[in-house]
Amino acid sequence: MPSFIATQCKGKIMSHNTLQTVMRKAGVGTLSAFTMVIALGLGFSAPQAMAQTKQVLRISTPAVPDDWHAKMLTVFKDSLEKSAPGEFDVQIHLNASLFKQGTEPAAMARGNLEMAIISSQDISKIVPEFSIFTAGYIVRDPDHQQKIFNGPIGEEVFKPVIQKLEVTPLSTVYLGTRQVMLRDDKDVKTPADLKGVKLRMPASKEWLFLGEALGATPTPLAYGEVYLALKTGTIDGQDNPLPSARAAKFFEVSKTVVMTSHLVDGIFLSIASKTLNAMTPAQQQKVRAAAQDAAKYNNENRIKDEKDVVEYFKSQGLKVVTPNVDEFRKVVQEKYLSSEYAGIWPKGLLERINAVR
Ligand code: KDO
Repeated sequence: MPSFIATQCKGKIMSHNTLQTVMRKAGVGTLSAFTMVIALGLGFSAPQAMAQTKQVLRISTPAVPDDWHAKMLTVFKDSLEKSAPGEFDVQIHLNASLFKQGTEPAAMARGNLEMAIISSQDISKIVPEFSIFTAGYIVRDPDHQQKIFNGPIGEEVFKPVIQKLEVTPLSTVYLGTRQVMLRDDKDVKTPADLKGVKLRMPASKEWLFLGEALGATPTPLAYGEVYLALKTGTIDGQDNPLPSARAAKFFEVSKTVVMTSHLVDGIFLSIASKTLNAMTPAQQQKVRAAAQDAAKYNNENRIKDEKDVVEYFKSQGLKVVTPNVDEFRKVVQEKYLSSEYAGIWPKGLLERINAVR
């Protein structure tokens, strides 16, 4: 294909229409072909020109390398390389080394980043009604989550995300069910037992509200700082899915796991809409398929991991407490329903979410 364009274009000054015809025959997107022609005009060889036309997809995430949503990015990269050999250059940036946690959607909208794994809390900053998915005890389990986001509700709630955030969610990734972990040995049965506990939450108002609803004193902190804060006692605990707590080694600096199961957490492998729209329809389809492959890999492995991680933590000397989950659910739900959040959720959406089976 590049040699086809090379023969057609090299040394010629072409009209826009002629150029488009050549590109169409070659099946190349406008931007890539344009870059290629410029490159050839400047005297680069065809392989050099081709290297320059690879669509770079930088993915930024705070995930640590051992976590499933970090590993799934390699699945994404490999899957895309298989379906579209040589067309994409996927670059994976873990540990928030490229963009700080929570700043990725704005970076994508501004054209500074191509891809990220974004949360419902990130989305809620711009699309407030999305906060329904940040509330405790709404999504029942991973299967419920996948059915919500891969069905008509997902289609509906992602529309304003694409319009207002200028970011397109490609697949729904099960991050796991969040539990509370404490650095001390403590018996927690109800939210009242978390009174005064400095519980680290990610830094956004939706997260802090969840910490408060659980009965704790929420303390905002970036993911990368949690380990040290637990170790030094700056915080008393944190909440995360247990596979993530294993991958980030939080268990090494914790003594108690409280199985509150308060948030069935979903994150979204997403792409800047501008980047997606600049691709050919075939490329878009391949990117979407690769994102589905990645989510499938993460979801299957994480669900398996959640089954045995409790035993692992016990073997590491942690105490695992089963609290009164019904009491937690009641207190947390009441807190949300009497808050400003419930007022902005679209009418009937909660009932529709509950009805998804
Ligand atoms: C966290 O900071 O606790 C959190 O679990 C929040 C998620 O939305 C997500 O950002 C996650 O961190 C990171 O991907 C690291 O696992």
